[in-house]
Amino acid sequence: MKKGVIEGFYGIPWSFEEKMSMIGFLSEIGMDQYIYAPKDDPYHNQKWRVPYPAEELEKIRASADLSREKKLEFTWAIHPGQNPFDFGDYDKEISKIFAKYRQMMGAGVRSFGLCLDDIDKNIAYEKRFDHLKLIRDLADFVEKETGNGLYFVHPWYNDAWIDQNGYEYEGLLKDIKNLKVMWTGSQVVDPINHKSNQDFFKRTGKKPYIWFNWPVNDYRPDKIFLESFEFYDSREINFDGFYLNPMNQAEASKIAIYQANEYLKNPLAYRPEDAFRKAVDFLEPKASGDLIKIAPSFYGSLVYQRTVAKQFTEDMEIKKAFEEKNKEKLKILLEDKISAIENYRTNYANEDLYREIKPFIESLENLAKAVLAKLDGNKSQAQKAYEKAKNIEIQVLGENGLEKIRVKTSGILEEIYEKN
Ligand code: 14T
Repeated sequence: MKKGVIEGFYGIPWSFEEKMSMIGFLSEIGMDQYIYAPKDDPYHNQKWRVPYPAEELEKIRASADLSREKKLEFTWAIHPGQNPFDFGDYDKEISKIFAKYRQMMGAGVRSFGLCLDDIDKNIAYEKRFDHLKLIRDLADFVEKETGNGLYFVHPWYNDAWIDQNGYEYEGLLKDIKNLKVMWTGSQVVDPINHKSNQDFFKRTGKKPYIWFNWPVNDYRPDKIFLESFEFYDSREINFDGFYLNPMNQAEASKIAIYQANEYLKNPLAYRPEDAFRKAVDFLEPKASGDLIKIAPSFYGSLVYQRTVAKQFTEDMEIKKAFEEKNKEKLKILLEDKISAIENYRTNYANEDLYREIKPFIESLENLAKAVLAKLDGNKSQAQKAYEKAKNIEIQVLGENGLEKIRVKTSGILEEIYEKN
């Protein structure tokens, strides 16, 4: 089974340094693939027909070189769907993709993908035989040039979206031997779903390559997810590939990636609490205890929400103390949270991680202080801290370019603040 990361989210793509660091990390923990598919790299998506300019090409070359050195498969994917491929001009259009793949081969890339996700399904169905030809031609091209199969995402990439039309389209892919079909599960954002993968196998005769939409936060860019990985309903691996789609925050995503890898290495022996501790120790050895205390305030991904049986939930101890109306305990836990933040801030070693989570923990610290002040009946102080917590911004890529949004942290602390 292949495993790694798919840089496949919307929003600001990872910087070159972040990509290189991720490749090193994946290899260090024993993962073996990096799929390059950032939605907002214009040369992957809107400008798929246009070759990379020299400067960008050199970055791809360096990523492919490092991947090779680190024994990672580096897969470059194209998304000719949002600025749609014109099937009326097939030869000219496909030659643009060939040229792009060739440019990538010139930079040392040996593995390729074709993403047709998030496009109009009615048009895709109408043009299904054209799509089929395109997929075959690209898969054959890639096989001839590299010996590898083509990674492919079709427009109905999960159970919630696939209908009769989608099944028919998917059925057309059955006989294509050199195709590796990706799948997200029973929904776009979903825990690992054993039955969904099994059904996929029954339909297509192939095991899926899982595009795992966790810890991706492009649909909630005001939050980060530092969750404990326990998002599976079976410990049997019935897929041929597993790729996490991470957050815009590359370093913070490594906590999730590390844990999922622990699970994939040995699902039967996997214990979420151990994996989480190991992940944090690995990434932030100087302040791991503090970070472990801070993390439960950063829960809330859709994968987390959709996991039915789970042991770890958002600020669960705080929630319990609140529900039990144990005010003393609640205060101790809040003070503990605040000192963990203070200690982390003085002791951290991982600069990148600190930079990424700084606005979030700053907001959290103020929120915790606001709740504490309120519990002490100190209304105006509470309000002041709350205002501070609410006014911390980060930069994201919005519909009209870069914009600032306010960060969000613990929903439990918000609730306690409001109900007091
Ligand atoms: F290709 C896929 F498997 C996939 O998941 N595509 C996108 C992905 O790039 C994105 O990061 C992810 C999480 O937001 O979800 C998919 O994008 C969507 C999902 C939707 F439900 C875009 C629009 C949607 F309505």
